[in-house]
Amino acid sequence: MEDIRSLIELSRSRGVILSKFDLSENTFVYVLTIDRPQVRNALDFEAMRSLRSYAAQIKSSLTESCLAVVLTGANDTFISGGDLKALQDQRSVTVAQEMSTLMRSTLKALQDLPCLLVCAADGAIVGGGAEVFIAADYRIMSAQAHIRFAQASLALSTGWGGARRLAQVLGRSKALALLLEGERLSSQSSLDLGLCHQVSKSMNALSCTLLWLKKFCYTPQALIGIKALLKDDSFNHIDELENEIFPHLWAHDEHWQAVDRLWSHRAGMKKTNKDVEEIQSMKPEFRSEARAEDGAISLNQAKRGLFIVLEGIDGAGTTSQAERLVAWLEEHQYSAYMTQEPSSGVIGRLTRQALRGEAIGHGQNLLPAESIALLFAADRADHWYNEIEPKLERGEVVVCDRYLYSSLAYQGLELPESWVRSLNMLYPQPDLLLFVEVDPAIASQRRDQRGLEADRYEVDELQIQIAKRYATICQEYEATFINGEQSLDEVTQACLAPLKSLLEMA
Ligand code: ATM
Repeated sequence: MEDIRSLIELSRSRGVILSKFDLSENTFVYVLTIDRPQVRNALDFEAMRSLRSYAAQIKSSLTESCLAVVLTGANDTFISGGDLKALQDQRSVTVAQEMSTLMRSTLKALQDLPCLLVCAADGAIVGGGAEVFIAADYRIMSAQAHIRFAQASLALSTGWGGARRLAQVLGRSKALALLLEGERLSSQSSLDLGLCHQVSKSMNALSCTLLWLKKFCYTPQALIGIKALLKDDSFNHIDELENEIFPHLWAHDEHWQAVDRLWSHRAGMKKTNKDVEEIQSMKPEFRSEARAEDGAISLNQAKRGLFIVLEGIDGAGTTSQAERLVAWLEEHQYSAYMTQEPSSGVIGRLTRQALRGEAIGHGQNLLPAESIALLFAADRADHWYNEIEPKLERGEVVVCDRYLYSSLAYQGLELPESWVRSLNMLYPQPDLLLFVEVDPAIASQRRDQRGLEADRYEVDELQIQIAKRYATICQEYEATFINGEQSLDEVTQACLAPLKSLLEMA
């Protein structure tokens, strides 16, 4: 969220504040805030005159670095029209003409600035406030804001140029209805009608506006050019203007810098989208190099240790083998670390509870498969960033009992596999993937001997399907297949063989 405390107040006069906000080193916006809390930001003559003189001041000091003037209201209100209390003794035609002329010329002066005029509204936008709002080139409302052309309910028409502008935005017929009926429109209805351009749901309208304007800090010329093209309501000269403005923008440095940014962004994106396939299809020793030169997958950039993963259906013995590998590594003076997924972190613990049916969803129902898949993926992020990667950076050998291939095998059974893959596409591939293969019937016997409570997936039928999926997935990811039906020692030796080669290479 843009910190509106970094607004620099330049001056204030009679309920109107002029501030400046730096969007970047070279660009800024002016912010005009109506601050008359006692009357919900209604405007009396003095406030109107202040607004007029600020508009003149901005015009005289304007440079190309100013991208916009933002008009907003303090106290969670935009502007609730003219200040009827202050104006109640001013009943003559002459006074009304003076007020109308003053506000028309103020709004015209602001609209005529080469920079964008933006209105950012929280709360009520009423009567004359709605006429101010509709005068802006771009209009942002917060979710709780609402707008009402309430003039007819006070036996008035618009007086600040609102009817014309409303008709230009909505068309004559809709404008007529809105002005006659004075309907109160929510921010969403305003958006649907085109009365506002954006509704901010998570921050106030000014923060949202400043954030939006930041987008243009590298392309101020384009913003000013586009405003100039569409400034004339009759569009009489739009083609001549385009003929003038477009070649100027084309030749400007700003355009070519934007082109450079686009190319470098595309290059980065390409790697992001293709990265998993490309990098996964590489041999392990090339993967770290590819990552190192690739800004997109930064996860594994700093990797120095080795990342070993064991996978297999439940009862394959991956946990025992992971422990044995770590023991062997430690015996041989390697700094080794054993870990597993679901991890021992907060999301990992919740995931295990969900698998056992202990973490229950709404209405006392079991969590759906999607939630489980997301829990595994969320746990993996925490596990990778906070546990695995720091160890690898310290040069340790991390042995992980289950990793993303479990998600592909288990969650891919219940859910579209492409979705599960996409959830896991950013996690780095290990240096060595060991798939401990056992017949599901043997694994089932081992599970029975273990006598532990079965989780969601420990059903023989499912394990058979998961075993098949594992075989395909592990082939795709060039795992080393280990015959898990041998004795414990034999399986360990089979796992150690590729690990030893890897250590030698490293
Ligand atoms: P362990 O049995 O390794 O503790 O793992 C718990 C379960 O989590 C295991 N279930 N069985 N049967 C496999 C399952 N699991 C997934 O379904 N997806 C995953 O991504 C991971 C890491 C584990």
